[in-house]
Order: sequence, then structure tokens, then C-alpha cells
Amino acid sequence: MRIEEFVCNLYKSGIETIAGIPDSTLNQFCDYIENNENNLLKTHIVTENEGGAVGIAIGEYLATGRAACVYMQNSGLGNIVNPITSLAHQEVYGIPILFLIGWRGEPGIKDEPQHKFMGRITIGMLELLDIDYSVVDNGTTQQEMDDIFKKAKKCLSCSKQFAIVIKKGTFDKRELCTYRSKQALAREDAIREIVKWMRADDLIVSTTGKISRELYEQMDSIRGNHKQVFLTVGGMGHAKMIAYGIAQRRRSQRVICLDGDGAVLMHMGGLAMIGQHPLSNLVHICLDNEAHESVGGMPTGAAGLDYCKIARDSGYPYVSKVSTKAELSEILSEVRRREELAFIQVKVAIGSRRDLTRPKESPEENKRAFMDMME
Ligand SMILES: Cc1ncc(C[n+]2csc(CCOP(=O)(O)OP(=O)(O)O)c2C)c(N)n1
Repeated sequence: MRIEEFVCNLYKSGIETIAGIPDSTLNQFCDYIENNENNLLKTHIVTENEGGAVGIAIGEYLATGRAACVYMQNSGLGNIVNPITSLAHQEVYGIPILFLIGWRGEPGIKDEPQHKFMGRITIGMLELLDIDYSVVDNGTTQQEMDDIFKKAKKCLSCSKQFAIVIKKGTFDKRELCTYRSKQALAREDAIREIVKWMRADDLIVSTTGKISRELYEQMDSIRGNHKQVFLTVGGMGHAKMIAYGIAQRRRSQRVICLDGDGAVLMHMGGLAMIGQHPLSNLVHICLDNEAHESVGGMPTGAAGLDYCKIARDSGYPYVSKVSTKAELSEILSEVRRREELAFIQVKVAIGSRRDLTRPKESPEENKRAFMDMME
């Protein structure tokens, strides 16, 4: 399916505002709207999380009487359940919203373990949420697509939500935009520096996406194993609270959270909670490339934000911003010396190696090894 025609259908159905969180299944779509190639789009907002995008869609309807479009990976369904069930559903306010949902973990298609369960329940969840839907793939014809948009329009006009579930490879391949930043430090080099600095009994919780994959590789290559690492393979935005949960029970061990700026933003309230109840053995490191690099590199909804300032104002006693390997190494030594809750914002470039590998063990095996290491 050509992305141009798909987006054209979207505008013809009266959509003027699009909000969401990018996903690799929707790369072609995200790229197209981010660059507003046909100049038809009034508003595109990358939100902090998918629930926020539903909020914008509710606001759009209240202000204009128009439905908005909300796009996301199916893992984002978790973040929209509350604003749908308690606000947008027709038994509450009846707000029309058109969802575009990238289907990871579709049954029968090979995908990562964190996508399997959600992939299997995606359609069931839509049914449970009372959201009508159609599934599309690269075999969907233009005529079928026109019919789906007609069905969607009818649904929206009855104050209901409608979802188009998009399978992997639905959109024809076209050259994707390469997002760049002015930073020179590669994220992987920053991770290597952190791994070299770690001690044998430190614990590390890493965030969703390529940060975890890079950490996994660096641990194996520098330290010979990765048993000190808990990979937050899904549940984007929750790594810092997992690290906090461990740190408060393992006070004699240093716990490091390796976060991404998109993930910090996704559930930023955690910064305030951690800052107000500081743990001296917790080190929170945010690798800030101002982008959702793992899923294509689109800017986050708050690119350029001073995360250090927010951490400081939230109550983190020690904060620092660095952008070179030398600065990072100096600050890591300082953090080790101080023994107090710390936040380090590391400004890194957008990009990753093409041949980056994935964890070889199952999440269950990694969990076991991590827990055994603490015994
Ligand atoms: C709830 C949820 N929404 C969306 C995704 C898809 N996703 C996986 S990684 C990622 C980007 C993470 O961005 P960031 O934390 O800034 O790290 P980066 O990839 O830039 O290193 C996204 C959007 C997800 N896994 N979960």
C-alpha cells in the first residue's frame, strides 16, 4: 500500500490533528506526517505517551467537533485503556477517535518475546474496549482501504472509536528520513564507558529498545557476562521505578538505571517521586538523543528538554549534564565518591549499529540469572 494514498484517505475522512508515539511498524507513516509532505496536516503532536495522545484527541473533539487520529504500537494499548474506558467510551462522553495501531507480535509471525502476549491479545483487547476495527496488510487494495475508511467514518459519526490495525510491512518501502543531532558522542560509546566504570556487584536496569541491546553486548564483551543486568524489554518508561524498587531492598549495592529520554518522558512523574524519596544507592543515567531512536529516530515530544533541571527540581541531590566521554568518566567517578542519589543526562548522537544483536536467552532465563546474582 502506498503511504501517500493512505494518508490522503485519512485527510479525506476529516482528520486535521494526529498525535501519538512512533513505532517501527508505522515508520513510513511517521516519517510522512512528521515531514508533512503533502502540506495537508494542520497538527502533528508526538506526545509523552499514548494516553496523552488520547487526551489530545478528546480536546480536539471538544474544541472542533472533529475526530483526531492517534497512532501507536500495540504495546501502547496499555497506556490508553484508562482514558478510553473512563472518558472516551460512549457510556461516558462518547468521543470519536481514529486509532492506527502497529501490530507487533502478530500470532504466527516471528517477533521478540515482549511482543508475543500483547500481539496475541491485541484484537481481543479492542473487542473488550468496544472499539470497532479493521486489519490491513500489504495485500489490502485501494478499494478495500476506501471501504475501511467509510466504515471508520460511520463509526466516528456515532461518537465511537475505530482502529485500523496495521500489520508489519503494510506500507510500500520508500526512503526513510535520517534524523540527526549535533551531538558527537555515540550512545554505544557512552554505554561502554558506563560498563567499564561499573563494579562487579553493581546492578543495572536498562530501558526498552536499543539501549538494552547495546548494554547487553557491551556487558558480554567487556565483563564476559550480563548477569548484573535487568533488561526492561517492554513496559517502556518503567525502568527507573524497577531500579528504585531494587535499590530500596538492596541498600548496600549500587543500582544504576540506564534510561532513554523518550522513556523518561513517557512516565516522568517517577522523577518527582524518586526525588522526594531519595535513595543514596541509586544512579539514574538518561542517554538523551532527543529522539525515539529505537523505532526510527523521530524527535520525542520534548526534544531539547533540560532533564537535569527537572531532576534537580524534583529533589535529586546531585545532577550533571555531559556530552563527551571524558566528562562522563569524570562525573561517574564523582558519583561513586558522593554516594547519594544522582541523575546524569548524557547528550548523545542519534544512531546505532546495523548489526546490533538481540539477547540470546529468554526473559525468564535473564531474570533468573539476575536474581541469582543478588543471592
Ligand atoms: C508503551 C510503548 N510505546 C511505544 C513503544 C515502542 N518503542 C520502543 S523503544 C521506543 C523509543 C524509545 O526512545 P528513548 O527512550 O528515547 O530511547 P532511544 O531509542 O532513543 O535510545 C519506542 C517508542 C513501546 N515499546 N512501548
